[in-house]
Amino acid sequence: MKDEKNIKVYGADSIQALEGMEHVRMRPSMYIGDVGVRGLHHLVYEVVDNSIDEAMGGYCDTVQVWINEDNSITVEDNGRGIPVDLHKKEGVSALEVVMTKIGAGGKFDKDSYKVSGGLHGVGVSVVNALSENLKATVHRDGKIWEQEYERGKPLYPVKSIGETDKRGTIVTFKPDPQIFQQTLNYNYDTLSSRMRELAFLNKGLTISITDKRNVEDNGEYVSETFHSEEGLKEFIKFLDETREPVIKEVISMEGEKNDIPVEVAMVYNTSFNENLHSYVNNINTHEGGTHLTGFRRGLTTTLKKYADASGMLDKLKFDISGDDFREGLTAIVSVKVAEPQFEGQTKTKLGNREVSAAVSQAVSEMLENYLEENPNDAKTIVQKVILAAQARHAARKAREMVQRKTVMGGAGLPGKLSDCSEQDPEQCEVFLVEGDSAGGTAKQGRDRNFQAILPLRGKILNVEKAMSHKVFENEEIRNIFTALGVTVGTEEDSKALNLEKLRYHKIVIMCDADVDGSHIATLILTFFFRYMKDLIEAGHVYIATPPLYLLKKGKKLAYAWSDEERAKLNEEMGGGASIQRYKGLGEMNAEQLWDTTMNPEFRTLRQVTIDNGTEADRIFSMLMGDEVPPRREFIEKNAKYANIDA
Ligand code: 0RA
Repeated sequence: MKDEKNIKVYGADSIQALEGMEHVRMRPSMYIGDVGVRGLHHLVYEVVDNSIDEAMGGYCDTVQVWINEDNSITVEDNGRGIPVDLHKKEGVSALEVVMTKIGAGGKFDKDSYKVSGGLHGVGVSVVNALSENLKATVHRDGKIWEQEYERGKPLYPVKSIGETDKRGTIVTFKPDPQIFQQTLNYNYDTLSSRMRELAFLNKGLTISITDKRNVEDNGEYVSETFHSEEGLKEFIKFLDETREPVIKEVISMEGEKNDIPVEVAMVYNTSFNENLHSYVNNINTHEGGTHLTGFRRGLTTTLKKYADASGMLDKLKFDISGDDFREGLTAIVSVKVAEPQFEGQTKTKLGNREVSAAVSQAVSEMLENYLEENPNDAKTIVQKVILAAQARHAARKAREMVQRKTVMGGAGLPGKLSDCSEQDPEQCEVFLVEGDSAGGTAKQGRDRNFQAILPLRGKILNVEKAMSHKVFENEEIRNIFTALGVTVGTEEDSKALNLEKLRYHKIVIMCDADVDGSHIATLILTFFFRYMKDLIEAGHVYIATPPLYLLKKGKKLAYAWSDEERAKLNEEMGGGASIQRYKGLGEMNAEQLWDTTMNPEFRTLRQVTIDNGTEADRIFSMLMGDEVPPRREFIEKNAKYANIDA
């Protein structure tokens, strides 16, 4: 073997272990995706996954997570406890092997790892390698065992530190600042929504999360406990909290098909959106895959068969397409696959062929039963499908108009677009700017080589409340499609995007830094989320951050993005600076806008990401949908984070 690291004294296996751990530290992104915010949170999921495996094996029912004051994390379960006895092959405690050997995870007990999220995960040893320090405590067979590590290296052999009548595993780790240079700060909401999701996906399990950095008004730590007796059925109700169902019950099934555990739940609501979420081994498969294909097929064939037999389609002059069966549908598919193959750009597309038929059969059986037992709901669903087909025909006409213009290229670009001269999309940026006047300033201020400007008039259509033909007929929205050059719609999926022709790799939403501006930004984002999600997922969508204040003293100018910054800058300028509060982009001149918001050297762009697809969906439907009370509640809860207008 190559001996770059001069490790000659160890046995072959420990060399492997050491190399494994060092490799993780050298190439952390290969194991956890990235070393930014996402990777940091991934560490928690990795440890929690191990406890969930234990729960899925039936050995544990409670997982507790703490964010400690120092941003370290503790995860505790009441499972069997990681074994501590001597691992014959390695010559050390099994606990040490689990914690220090990459890929050692389920070596002992294949069965309990058969169908688990941890199977897909990289194992707790990766978390250990990337932690400044980690402590594993095991309660097992009446004793408490412990071992601590620094950057993955044991500080002492596993030792017994006392007696206990409990069982379980406790892991506390502190992410290594050498690795996570961007941030070490855990976001409570990010972790808590993942824990909620896990509770829905693993019914019967209790998961709690406590933030020891923050106390509530009553003096207790910020904390939530999640537990779901009905699993996906409750998940659907949670997702559709702000939508109005059109059928009596959530349709659901749980079972095994060809040895593949399948769970499905679905409901129809009055909205026009299709809202499908899919999971494999508790992991959200954003890009779908064979389980989703199976779901779609099962749904379409069963409903079509029923609709045909009902005679309701007899007078219909249109054909019915797959899409029509999914308008206003919220559904979750969750499967457990022993050896999942993940494909696609973000490795979140299930490739295993055999899963498709399993899910399709499961869905067909579930639906056949439901339709038979609930003839009124069945009729409602078929009527909804017919309406969707009619609307789709109207939409197709509108969409073809957009398409024709887009395909024509340059000649068909919207008149309001001020394009850039650069041709390479990777270098190009387009700013979507609220209002013609700010658009004008941006046009003067930009670098026309690579920056294009598309002004949008006032409030764009709220797509959350509009049928899709209205969306495609809307002029502002058509301008966005044509300017970006993307085409939309395939036979199988009317909202599938073709990104090959995307003309700009950075799409920047630039709105006023006030309440109206953020409303408009939210409307535009809602549109992107519902109609161009692929663009967000590919990392092309950004939000510009114009400053809130201009400070002037003599010849000195400074900009501030927050009240604190304003105070600090004023002090630095010796106090007494004149302060202008920007009410909108329109108050800035072209040079100021360039300096603060558009110049790549100085600006801050916030990249829009989807942390948690199901949560994002819920928030958009709540913010933009019909029901007022949940929206008010959300705004009140989050008001302290918002900048209230002066
Ligand atoms: C392998 C074997 C056994 C337990 C575990 C792994 C285990 C791992 C983790 C990680 C976090 N919590 C955990 N709980 C258990 C048990 C084998 C046996 O007792 O027979």
